[in-house]
Amino acid sequence: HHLSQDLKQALEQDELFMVYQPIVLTSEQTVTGYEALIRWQRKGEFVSPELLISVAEEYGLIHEIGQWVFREALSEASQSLSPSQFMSINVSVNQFLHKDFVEIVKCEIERAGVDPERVELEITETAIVSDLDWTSKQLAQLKSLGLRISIDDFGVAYSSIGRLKSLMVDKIKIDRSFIAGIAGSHRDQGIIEAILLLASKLDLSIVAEGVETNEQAQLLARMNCNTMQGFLFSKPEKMDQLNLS
Ligand code: G
Ligand code: G
Ligand code: MN
Ligand code: NA
Repeated sequence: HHLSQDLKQALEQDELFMVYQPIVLTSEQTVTGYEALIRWQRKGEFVSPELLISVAEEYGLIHEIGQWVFREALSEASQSLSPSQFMSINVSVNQFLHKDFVEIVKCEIERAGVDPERVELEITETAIVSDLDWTSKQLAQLKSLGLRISIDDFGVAYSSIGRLKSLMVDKIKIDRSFIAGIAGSHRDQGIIEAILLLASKLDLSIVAEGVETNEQAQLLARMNCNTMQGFLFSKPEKMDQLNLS
C-alpha cells in the first residue's frame, strides 16, 4: 500500500501533527482537559485519522505512531496545560493490547515529567471485550501508574456494561451519535439518562461528545451532565490556536 510507505516518511518528515479539543465543565465554564487528535497533511490534503490509524495498524506502524502521539501530547501537556487540567490520548485496540504498551506509556510520562494522574487514555469498547484477562492486566498496570481510563464512543459497539463492573475504568464518553439526536428524540434522551444513571451507580465520570448546539448543551445540563466536548465549544485545533482558559 503506497499510503503505508508515505506514512513512514510522514513520521520522519514532520507531516504529522496533533490538534487538541477542549473538554468543558459547563456549570463552571472551565476547560477541564483536552483530547489529543492526530492529523496528517499529505501532499497538501488531509488524510482522515481513521484511515491513518487503520493503515498504521495493518502495516505494523501503530506502535511507532502511538509512541510519537504520546510524546507530542505529553510534551504539550507539560508546556501548555494548567496543573488542574488533564490530557486525554486515544489508543487503538492493537496499541492497547501490545505487550510493551504499558512500558512505553510509563517511559513517555516520565520523559515529559507530567503527573500520571493528569493523563487519560481513551480506549474503545472493542478493546475491552477482545481479551478480558489480558485487558484486565493491562488496565491494572496502567491504573497502578496512576493513569485514568475512559471508554470512548460508549454505547455504539458491543455492550460492555458487564465489563464495566469488573474493569478499572474511570470515565465513559457518550458517543456523539446519541447527542446528535437528543433535541428531537425522547428515545435518545432516554438512552443518555440510562447511561448517566449507570455511571452514577458505578461511580464513573461522564463526558458527552459531539455537542454542537446550545439546545443540546442545555438538555444535557438539565440531565446533570455537565462535562461536554464538541464544536459548540471548540473544534480541535493546534494548542496555540485555542483560546486557553
Ligand atoms: O480527529 P477525528 O475527530 O476525525 O478522529 C477520528 C477518529 O480517529 C476518532 O475515532 C479518534 O479516536 C481517532 N484518532 C484520532 N487521533 C488518534 C490518535 O492519536 N490515536 C488513535 N489511536 N486514534 C486517534
Ligand atoms: O472517536 P472519538 O471520540 O475519538 O472521535 C473524535 C472525533 O470527533 C474527532 O475527529 C473530532 O474532530 C470529532 N468531533 C469532535 N467534536 C465534534 C462535534 O461536535 N461534532 C462532530 N460531528 N464531530 C466532532
Ligand atoms: Mn476519543
Ligand atoms: Na468518541
